[in-house]
Amino acid sequence: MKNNLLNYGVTSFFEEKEVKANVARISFFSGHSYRIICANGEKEAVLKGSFKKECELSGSYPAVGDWVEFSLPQNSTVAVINFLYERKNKISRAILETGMEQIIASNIDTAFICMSLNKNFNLNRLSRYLFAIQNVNIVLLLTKSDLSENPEKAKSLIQNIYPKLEIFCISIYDPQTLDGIRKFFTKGKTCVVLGSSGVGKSSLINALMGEELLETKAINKKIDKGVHTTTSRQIISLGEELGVIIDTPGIKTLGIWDSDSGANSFEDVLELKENCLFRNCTHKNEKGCALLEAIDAGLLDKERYDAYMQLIFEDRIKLKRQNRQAKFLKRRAEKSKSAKRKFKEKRNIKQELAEFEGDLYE
Ligand SMILES: Nc1nc2c(ncn2[C@@H]2O[C@H](COP(=O)(O)OP(=O)(O)O)[C@@H](O)[C@H]2O)c(=O)[nH]1
Ligand SMILES: [Mg+2]
Ligand SMILES: [Zn+2]
Repeated sequence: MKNNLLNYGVTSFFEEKEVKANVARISFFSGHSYRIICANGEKEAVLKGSFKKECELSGSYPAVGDWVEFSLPQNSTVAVINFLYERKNKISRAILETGMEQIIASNIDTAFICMSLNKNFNLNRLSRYLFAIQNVNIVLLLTKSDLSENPEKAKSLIQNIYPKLEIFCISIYDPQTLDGIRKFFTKGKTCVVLGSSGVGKSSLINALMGEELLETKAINKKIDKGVHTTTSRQIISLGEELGVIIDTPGIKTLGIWDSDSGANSFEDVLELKENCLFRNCTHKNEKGCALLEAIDAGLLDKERYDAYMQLIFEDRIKLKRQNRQAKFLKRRAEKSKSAKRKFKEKRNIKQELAEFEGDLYE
């Protein structure tokens, strides 16, 4: 039988190394349930107890796109995940309440940031995505171009602020507009679509597949009429020659997680600020601030500067969040310790009781 993983990017991750029979890729995660793709198909999966403990302590669980090892207990259809391969990269967000990291997808080659041209477009949100995503090729898709009077104008405005960003205007109603992005879908590669709910991510995947595989808002209405949709899989194989694409549910805010983000989208600003007169320059009003001077000299776009300043501001919030996460993990570890202690105490009491009873019978 042909190895099913060839359709799911296995060659790009493991290169020449031999792929073991118990290797799988996580295709779905929700709450506590996983699904994995393995050599002969898709399976439900859970985390092995000891492995789960490790994840709990580190605060990092397997995520869609991860490569793992699993075992299949006899007479069971549910696989047990027991090992996580080191990720090539990951796209994360910070969960606001706990400050914990949530991995949206991992082992990605190209991330498509989707923003629709009707009312979803927001420069600040774009900057945040660009800032937060590292080690991944980023492409901006301006979706629903059929609804815009002048999609090319929007594109050129953004291009001025992010000269190196690849941007495409697309519409599922105009298949030719999809031709430009087909080059990203190649053997062994993994793409992911990111963006707010309703911008057309699932519709795009359906259009690329040429079939209504994923549930979209418009199709929702038709479900009552019995249209079949797949919702439990977020990794979709486009075929062995075209790699895979990961669909994601809408993300409202992409709380910035990584500490040294930004290198992707603001190299020039980072380089410029090395020339600020003061080491601790806030780039707001200091004399000798290289950024402000560059704006005056027309070397740095004011919008680009604003986008960068907004991100520095959010970076501070992020630090606070990470501190909160550290505290959260510490508290939980302490709790688990005290639970263990209680358990031990209970066992000791039981033992003492047993010994005492033993004494009685001697
Ligand atoms: N006019 C127009 N509507 C689109 C396009 N792509 C998607 N839509 C519509 O936008 C809505 C949301 O699409 P969906 O794929 O579910 O968005 P998702 O939440 O990002 O996955 C649906 O009603 C789609 O029919 C497009 O290119 N043009
Ligand atoms: Mg969707
Ligand atoms: Zn400065």
